[in-house]
Amino acid sequence: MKIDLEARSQEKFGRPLAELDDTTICTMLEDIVREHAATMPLNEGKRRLYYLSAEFLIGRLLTNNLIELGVYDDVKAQLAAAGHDLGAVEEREVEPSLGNGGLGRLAACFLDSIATLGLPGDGVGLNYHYGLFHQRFVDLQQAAEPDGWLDRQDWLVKDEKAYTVEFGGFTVKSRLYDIDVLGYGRTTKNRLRLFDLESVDDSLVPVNSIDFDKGELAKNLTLFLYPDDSDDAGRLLRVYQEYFMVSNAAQLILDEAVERGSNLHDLPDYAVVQINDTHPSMVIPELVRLLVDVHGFEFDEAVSVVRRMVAYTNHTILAEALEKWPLESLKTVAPRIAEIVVKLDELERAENGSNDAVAIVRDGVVHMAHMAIHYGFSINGVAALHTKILEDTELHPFYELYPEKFSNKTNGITFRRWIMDANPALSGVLDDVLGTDWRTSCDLSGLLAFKDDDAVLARLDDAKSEAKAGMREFLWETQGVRIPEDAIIDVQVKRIHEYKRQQMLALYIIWKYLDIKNGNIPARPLTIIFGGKAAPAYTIAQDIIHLILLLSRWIAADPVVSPHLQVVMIENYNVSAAERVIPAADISEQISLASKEASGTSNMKFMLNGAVTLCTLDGANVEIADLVGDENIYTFGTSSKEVERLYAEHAYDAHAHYLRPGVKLLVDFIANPAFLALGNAERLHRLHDDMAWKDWFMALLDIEEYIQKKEQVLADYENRDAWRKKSLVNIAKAGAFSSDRTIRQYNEDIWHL
Ligand code: DL6
Repeated sequence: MKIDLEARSQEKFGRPLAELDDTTICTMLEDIVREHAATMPLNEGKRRLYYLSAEFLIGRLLTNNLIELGVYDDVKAQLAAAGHDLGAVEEREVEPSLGNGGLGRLAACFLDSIATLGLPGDGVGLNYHYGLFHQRFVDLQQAAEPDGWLDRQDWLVKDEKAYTVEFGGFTVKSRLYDIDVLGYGRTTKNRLRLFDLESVDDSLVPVNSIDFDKGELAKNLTLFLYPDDSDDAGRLLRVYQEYFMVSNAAQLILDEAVERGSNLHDLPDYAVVQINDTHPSMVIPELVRLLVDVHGFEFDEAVSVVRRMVAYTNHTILAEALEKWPLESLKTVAPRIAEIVVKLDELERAENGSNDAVAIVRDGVVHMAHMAIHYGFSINGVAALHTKILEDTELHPFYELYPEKFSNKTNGITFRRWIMDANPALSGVLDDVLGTDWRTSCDLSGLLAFKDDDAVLARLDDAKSEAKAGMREFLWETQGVRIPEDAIIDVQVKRIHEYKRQQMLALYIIWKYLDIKNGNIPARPLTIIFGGKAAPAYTIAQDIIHLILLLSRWIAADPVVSPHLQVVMIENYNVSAAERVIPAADISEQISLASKEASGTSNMKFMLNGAVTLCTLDGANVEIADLVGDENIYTFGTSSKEVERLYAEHAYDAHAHYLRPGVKLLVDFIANPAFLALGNAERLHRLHDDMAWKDWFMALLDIEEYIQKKEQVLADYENRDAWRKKSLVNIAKAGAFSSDRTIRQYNEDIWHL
């Protein structure tokens, strides 16, 4: 692809490139990429993958697409020659708001890898007009506002396909928008296909509020991702949304299969569906419905076809995150689907001897994951430990029924986005030291040969400094926060959830604050950075955000402590922020309660960017630890086996842990009088009492060991040579976590594209 920006500028605007502003240049570049992508043919193959997901956290696309097309450096140079900075232009792009956390970002990494490997596979989801929400901090608390990203986006292309979706009592029409998905160095493409409501009404959403009329179903289905489900109306809306998504997806799948020559009896030869978490699991009864009601199949044959084309990925062992819907809700939303689900349940009971533990419908409740396991041909976990827990404990009765369906597919991340785009300095060092093959092979192990090479270690160090400078500028411009140049950067960025234990890091901060007050001055400043959103209905998670913001303000105002300790909570943490913060990190905080984090993917991004991990042996941390070896990672905490035992035997006594003197001091600090006066007393009391009496995710169990380990990390950081080597080993071993590897495994074991 050849780009002449000067000519384009003259042709479009009648002005030289030098005179255009950054926003105009951004739009011009987006147009150029989009027009070029429109000419690229799709990846072809008889069997096509449909990756169904409620979330696709794709991030900004311009830089990534320029990299995929191999024109990034050229565009940068042309802009520089005209006095422009591509970095400033990139900042003009609005980030799409189509995802929440790791689940959605994984889907985005997968799309990149599927396209890069040249496999025929599209993502299918919904075109949320206001995304999850835009997070603001008001009075040291999270406020949720609509994230109206659609106004200024340039990637969606209207597709001519449109369907009708019938709900109980009313019918809606859909529209389809596509975003082209380019692969690295490829001349072919895939698409992200986003369904929208023809009758969607943005005016239902008030300015600055995410409270909208949940009853206006024919107008609101594509307004928000994960609308508040704390009441019946909210829960019902989610079922409507999910059915809208899968009905469109199923119609698209059948349509395209027929276009490509299927007679539908051979549908599994033409299509494979990956159900990403349970949200799209109603695609199973919907495919059956279409085959029976529209295409005249016998029920049994329809079921047998669907069973050979649907696979399910489990992303959580948290019982509350495994969706279960009242059968009555399904009857309201889509009566025919409820009927089919009941038939699927009966069929399963007939096949497996009516075991309630694995039933699809039990006590009037539909277990979505159970349906996906019985009627899918594959179920996978997302890290080795997670899959083992599914097999041995959480889904054990299913494993006994279908051991052959279970497999592990450890998550991965795309190196194009997470080094080439996010960390050009490191990317450049890798090019110089290893040559450019790593960009496609993702094999960085050659770096190990330079573990004792001062020049290479110094270059990696320079790359880290450059990333830190970029992050400092970003945090100053977007958050108004100044970070000391020599600070150790310690980061925990992820959805705010008790099991991820941001509250445990908050307790460490309290400990460190008191320690500095006691005169123990650290060797250099420590900046602890948080980022993440809390579900608006998740009260304790909101309380944790409040505590972090309060600590941040409290410490910043303390003249004794603030030169040595700083707490930053990034407002509206998103992919663009992640791209600035992760490359700059020294310490990667992965401190979930062992057994609770299915995999984690930020752990992989940090490692790839040279941070050293401080972690529990949970999710993919276990695999990182195995790869890098004990001397290059810091692990602590109660083992997943012991945690499972404590839960099973109801043996965790939070209050006993709270009463330990060192621990009580830290927890009580949350509700100290000065905090209560400065912050929100209700939130602080609630959080304090929750930790002192309940502490469901056992932060108090591990806090002392965590503090000790973290102090060791900080001390070890001062041995700069040893630390640089640790960092190098982490980068060198990160190849195992390329999403290209993960996608190859999905393809070889499950999709067979
Ligand atoms: O598999 C992607 C991602 C994992 O890395 C995280 O460990 C896991 O929490 C997340 N799962 C979800 C689903 N629900 N919950 N909780 O977001 O998936």
